[in-house]
Order: sequence, then structure tokens, then C-alpha cells
Amino acid sequence: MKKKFLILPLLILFILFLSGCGEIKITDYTFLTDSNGSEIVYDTGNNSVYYEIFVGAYSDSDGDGIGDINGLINRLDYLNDGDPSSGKSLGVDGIWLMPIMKAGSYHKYDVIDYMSVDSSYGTNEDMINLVNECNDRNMHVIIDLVLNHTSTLNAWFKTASKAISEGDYSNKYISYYSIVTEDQEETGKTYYALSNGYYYEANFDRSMPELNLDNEDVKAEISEIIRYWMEDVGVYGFRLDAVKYFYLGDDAKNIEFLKWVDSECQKYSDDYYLVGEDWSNDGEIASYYEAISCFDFGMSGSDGAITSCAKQYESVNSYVSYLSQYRNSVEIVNPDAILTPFISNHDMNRAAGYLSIKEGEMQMAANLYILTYGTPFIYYGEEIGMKGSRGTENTDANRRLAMLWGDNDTVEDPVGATYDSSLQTNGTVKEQKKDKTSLYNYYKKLLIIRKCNPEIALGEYTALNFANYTTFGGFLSTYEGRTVGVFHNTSYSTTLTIDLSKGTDFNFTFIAAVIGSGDATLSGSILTIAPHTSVILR
Ligand SMILES: [Ca+2]
Ligand SMILES: [Ca+2]
Repeated sequence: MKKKFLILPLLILFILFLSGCGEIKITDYTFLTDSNGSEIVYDTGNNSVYYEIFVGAYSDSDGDGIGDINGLINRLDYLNDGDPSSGKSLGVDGIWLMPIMKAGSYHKYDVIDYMSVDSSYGTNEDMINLVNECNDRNMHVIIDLVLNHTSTLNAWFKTASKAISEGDYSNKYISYYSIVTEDQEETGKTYYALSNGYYYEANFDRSMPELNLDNEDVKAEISEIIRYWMEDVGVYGFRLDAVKYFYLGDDAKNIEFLKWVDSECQKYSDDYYLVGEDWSNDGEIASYYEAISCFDFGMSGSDGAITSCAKQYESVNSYVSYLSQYRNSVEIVNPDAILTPFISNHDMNRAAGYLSIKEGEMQMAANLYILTYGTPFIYYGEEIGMKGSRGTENTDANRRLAMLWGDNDTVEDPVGATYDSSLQTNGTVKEQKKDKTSLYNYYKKLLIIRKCNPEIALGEYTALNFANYTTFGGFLSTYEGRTVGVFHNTSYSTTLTIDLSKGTDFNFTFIAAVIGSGDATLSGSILTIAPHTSVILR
């Protein structure tokens, strides 16, 4: 996981600073420019912004109502047109595709064939085209890899099940799975009956039998699956599903297995990215960073660190000290860890349901996690304030609704969705593109600001103490001797005037960027900052 960095742009910025250009502001979503008018673009390697996509609900190319890979290819300019200064794209650096392999369900977390793209999404050739198109735009593609379980319709399981029913207990596919007799069942795990007194472990659903990851034949299959998608298709890495279920209740064995997955990826590329889903407490998540990056679930959800700060349940001071402490706990385990903040994903109610755009909460939450370390993940539709929650029908399909393009896209909500579309009040892509005050344009600006101030993503953090304020706080981030200050005012209505020298000895000389409901000024160490506004100081 190498870190790349362009030194020249920083020199240019420094020269600009020396030449007394004073306050630099990023306006109209353009990059900083040097004295010749050339754009300054940084490469922060894997410390970049990803975008999670449910392909089946994103964009439909053939009119069957199901989103597909060619539909996604048609929408790539929306995500990143390859020209950072065009101002026409959201500006994400990578995409995570939820499972694309042939599967039994609409969500495809139950794989039937690991080597084939599901026919409702297209072909393997389409995936190769997608990867090539993304590479042309300097975008990375990672795909969901579900190793804990397969579908009961997978040929491995069908063969195993048939062999047991025929009394052929030496069939090799039986030991591909966690198949046991009743007296071998372990407490805390869920089993379903096969025949002749045999049972299979399936902790998620009876349609998802769990693989035996100790089996060398299974590991050889996984190795070939990794090789195929990385070498032949060209994906940049994987999002690893349900890693704590690999060996349920045994973190040490899970971490050991993830290290093996990592070593397999190393065989096929020296530059790749793995991120795992360990939906657990902060301490456990941190321990998994020994093997791979993991989503930082403590940041996410309606009661997570981001929302708590954006809605003033917690002070900004608490938030920045949480960032710092959590990061330290991860870096003790792995000094090179790349953290993974996010607000919501496909298993959670959408953030715009509990964060108000009108009142500026959603924008503040975005500031809080995009203007921080690591690899932030945006869930598709978050950038336009799409809503969607389980509802009384208790269905995850409502969290994975069709992208609201507002044009002639024929994509439809997934099977089982019941969400009332009249609740989608925040507007479509088409509407928001035209509106400079829209959430979409806000996210676009935020992503540019992050790119233009790479110390935020790459630097060492110093949490500053402004404990006298509940709605104000910030941190320093230092990378290769250069320091930025990131400060937030989460107040709904109060402009604050703060003497920064009360919290830090660092002397800021100019405002590199402002984003929020209002403006900011800096005079000596005195910062005046509007409500629901964040600043980057240099
Ligand atoms: Ca389709
Ligand atoms: Ca398992």
C-alpha cells in the first residue's frame, strides 16, 4: 500500500505563500492554481475518497429495470471524468461494488459462481471494460468478496449435499463446508439439517452455508478467485464481507486468515487495497487492522461519532479527541494503517433520514468525516441526500433504493422495497447539478478541498483543546513538515470569534479553504467562523 505524493505542487503553494498572495479560497469547485494558472493536484494514494455502489440499483443500460455494469460505465463521468478541474464530476477516487458475482438473491451476498459476473449485471467482459474505463480516469475499482459463505445453489454445496444424501461421505466437497453431525455442533453457531444426521453451519441465513476455511482445497479455490479478479479483470482490491464470521468467536483465527488473504493479493500486485467488514466495537476493529484496513463502525450510524458531533450530542472537542485516540489505538497495532471513516452503508438507514440538510446537519457531518484521515467511503446517493430506512416492513431493500437520477434512467428499486418515494424530498441528481447550493455541489467542493490539502489525509494529528466551547474545535495535521489546521463550528446559528493561540502555539497565516453555511476570517490568531462552517488554515 504505497503512498504517493507530488512534492512540486506543495513547493508551488509555498512559493505562492511566500509571494504574499494572502488568503487563498477555493471557489466554484476549482483547484488551487499556481502563478502560471496551472492546477495543483495531489495524489494521496490509498488515502482517498471511495464511493460504495449497489450495481443493481445504480443505472440500467438495457431497460430491464435492474442496474448493470454498462449502466455504471455510462455514469462514470458523474463520479469522475478524469479531469479534476472540469468541475463536472463528484470527484471520487475509487469505487466499491457490492457483490457482482453470480448469486441467488437480489443483493448477491450469496455467491453461486465466484468466477462469473451475474448475468443480470452483464458479462465478465463488461467488468474488464469498466476497470479499463476507471483506470483511464485514475479511479480504483474494488469489489465485494464474500468468503464466509456461499449460496446453497453453489455447485460445491449442491455436490456436497447430494453426496451426503447418497451416503458418499468421502466426497471432497463435503469438507468445503462446515458440515457436522449433531454432536459436533458448537454453541453460539446456527445449523440447518441436511440428510442422514448431518447439519451445515449458516449463521446469516439457511440459504448461506458457511465455508470451511481450514480446508486447503477451499484455500486453493480462493487463491484462484483472487488471482482471476486481480490479474485477468484488473480490480484494485476487495471489500471483504463479514470477516468476524470466518471463525465465529475467534478473532485470532480470523486475523490469521485475513493475513493469508493479504499475502495472496501480494502475489498478484504490489499496489492493492483491502478493507474488511468487522461490524463490532472499536477495540475489536482496531485489532483487525493487524491484517487489513477495516471500516470504522464507531464513526457511523445515527448514534456514531460523526452524527453525535454534527447534531451537538457531543462537543467538537470530544470528536477530535475521539479521532485521535481511535487512530492511536489502531496505529499501535499497525503503524501503516489506513483508517476508514463513513456515515452509512447498505446495511444502515440512510443518513439523510436523521441528518437535516435544511438545517445544515448533513453538510456538517460530511465536513466532519471527509475532512479527516484515511479513506472515507460515501454510500451512493448520500451526496444527494437520498433517504431510505428499513421501515415497518423491516427490509434492507429500502436502504438500497434506485439512484435518483431524475432523467430517463430505467433503473428500479430492488425486489422487496416498500419505501414511499414521496418521502424523497431532497431532489434528484439532475435538479441538484443545476443548483449551486445543493448537497451534491457541496460534496463536490468538499472533495476538492480535501484533495487540495493532502495533509488532512496523510498527516499526523494533534487534537487541540478548546474545551471551553461545545460547538468549536479542531486539530493540526502535519505531513513532511507541513501543517494544516482543520476547525469546525457546529453551531446552528452562532458565529464564533476564537483566539486560536489559547489552543495552539502554531501560527497560521492564511485560510486555505472555507466550507459551510457562511464565511470565515483570520486576523493574527483571531479566527471568526460562521455557524455550520469548517475552515482549513495554513
Ligand atoms: Ca439492466
Ligand atoms: Ca464462518
